[in-house]
Order: sequence, then structure tokens, then C-alpha cells
Amino acid sequence: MMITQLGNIFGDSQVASIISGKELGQQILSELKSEVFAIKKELNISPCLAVILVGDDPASGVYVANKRRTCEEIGIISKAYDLPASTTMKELLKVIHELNNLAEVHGILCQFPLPGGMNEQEAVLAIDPAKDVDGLNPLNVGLLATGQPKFISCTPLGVLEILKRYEVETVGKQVVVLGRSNLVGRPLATLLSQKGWDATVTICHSRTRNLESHVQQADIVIAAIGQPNFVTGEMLKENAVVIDVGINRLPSFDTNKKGKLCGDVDFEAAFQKARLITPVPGGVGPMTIAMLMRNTILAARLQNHSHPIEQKF
Ligand code: L34
Repeated sequence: MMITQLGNIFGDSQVASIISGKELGQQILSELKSEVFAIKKELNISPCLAVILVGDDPASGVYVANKRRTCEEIGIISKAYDLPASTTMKELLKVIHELNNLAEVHGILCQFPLPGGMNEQEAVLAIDPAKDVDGLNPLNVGLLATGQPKFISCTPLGVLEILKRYEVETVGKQVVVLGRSNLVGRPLATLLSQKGWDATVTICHSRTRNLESHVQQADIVIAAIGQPNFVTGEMLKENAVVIDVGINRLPSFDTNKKGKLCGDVDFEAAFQKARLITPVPGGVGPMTIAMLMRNTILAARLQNHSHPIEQKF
């Protein structure tokens, strides 16, 4: 299903199939569009997501624009809060508190990174856990850690959805997660080691010794460290599944053009060695957005005492 087998110019050797997060994301969005339609009919409400963007980081601007556009595409109401880089923490918290108290808003997302000097953890703590579609509030993090998840952050959910829909076996497998961030690495490692996924998970980070030897053992490698081409072809075990969460912009020599996007994995080399691989762009990014839509629909249902959509997690 949706696997592109690209021919190898040398003919004989086996190369990876490319996972299309873009196509899979589109398929999920069309399912969610029907779900939104059903909610409108059933509960007479429209799911609504408020996205807060502080400052003018160009990459964040692109991601937030993608989120808002996708809301519109599937019938979720999108409320935009664009605040200047000079916004104080107090002003940001005021906006969050107002949104917490607005009944028609079901989900609140504050895009990271915040401009220097602002406290991301404080922002996350202020978001009502019932509206925390990013799954970053410590209550939701704690529920996940103790095996009773409610809102799970969107990128880890997107990675799991890829593994599920491409029928990648995780039970008893060696998974190496590169990176320990609250947004991606840590929740992914937590989830994959839980019952149902049953993987043996190793988290590697900047202080890991013999990192290559860990990656070499891995049936599934998930790269989320934010360093272009960090994972080389040589590091990988033959037929590994490679999920590239990294999204790095290479410097552009032409100041009028945006730099080329690339992941944490040397794609060309990994493609020769892996069994399945996600590209950047068009891999995990679109799945993150699809999962944000799913969490918003879940929030709208839960706030209206309706049955949540079926979730494996
Ligand atoms: N609070 N901050 C919060 N929640 C999140 O879940 C995020 N993240 C990460 C950064 N900060 C956050 C995102 O939304 C990364 N991220 C994200 C979202 C979407 C895309 C990439 C990262 C995306 O749309 N990627 C496209 C290409 C975009 C482009 O052209 O630049 C892709 O195909 O990968």
C-alpha cells in the first residue's frame, strides 16, 4: 500500500521503499473530514483549534500556515493568534487563559520555539490539559508515562501511525530513538516500549558512547536530533526501517531563495541499505499535521461528552 519501489540503476541490489507521509496524511485527512462532518451533524458543533504563533521565525511560519490551511480543508475552525516577538510572558499567558475559558475553542497550540527569553514550560503549564492537543502539558505527559494516554504529542503519533499503516512489526524489535526531546524522542520511546508496541527501545543522545554500535543493532531507527545527514548508510543494519523526523534547512547561497530541506538521515545512502524509509519533506511532517487534526477532533468530542474516536494508544 502506497509504497513506491524505485528502480536501482544498477539493477540487482535491493533498495528501500519510500514511505509517503504526504499520501498517508491525505488519506487520514479524508477520513477525518468525514468525522468532522459527523460531529457537526451529531453534536451541532464545529471542532475549533486556536494556534498561537509568537514572533517571526520563518520555519514556524510555514508549519503554522500548513496547520491552519489543513484545518480549513477538513472543516475544523482555525483561530489565528499572531503575536509580535516583543510579546511578554505575561501577555502570552493572558491569551492562553482567555482561550482556556472560550467554550467554542476545543484545542490550543502554542508553536515552538518561542522567541529567546520566553519560557516554553510556563506556556505549556498554562494550557488547560483538556485543550492540550499538543500533549505537552505535564498532566498529559504523566498520563502517557503511566500508560493511560489522553493527548499524545502529534509527531510521535504520526510516527506510530506510519508504523501501523505500513505494517511494520515492533513486537520484540530493537528500536533506536536518536534524541530525547519532550516533543519527540522521549514520548516516542515511552510509547514504543509500552504494551501493544512491545519494542526494546534505546534512546541515544549527544552524550551516548558508541552511538554507531547502537544504531547498527536497530531494526527500526528513528532520528530526531536536528543535525543534517547525521545518520549515514554505514551505521544502518541491512533492511532496517528508517524514520527521519529531522527537518533542517540547509543554508542557501542565493539570499532570495529558501535553503533546501533535509532530514537527519543521509537519504541517498540510507536508501541503498534500508527496507523502508521516510523522505524529508513529505514524510513525518504531513503526518504531524494530520495527527494534530485528529487530536483536535478528540478534544471536541471529549469536551462534549461524546465517544472518542477509536485509538490504539
Ligand atoms: N508546540 N511546536 C509545537 N508543536 C509541534 O508539533 C511542533 N512541531 C515541530 C516544531 N514546533 C512545534 C511541528 O509542528 C515541528 N513541526 C512541524 C510541522 C509541520 C511540518 C514540519 C514540522 C511540515 O509541514 N513539513 C513539511 C514541509 C514544510 C516546509 O516546506 O518547510 C514536510 O513535508 O515535511
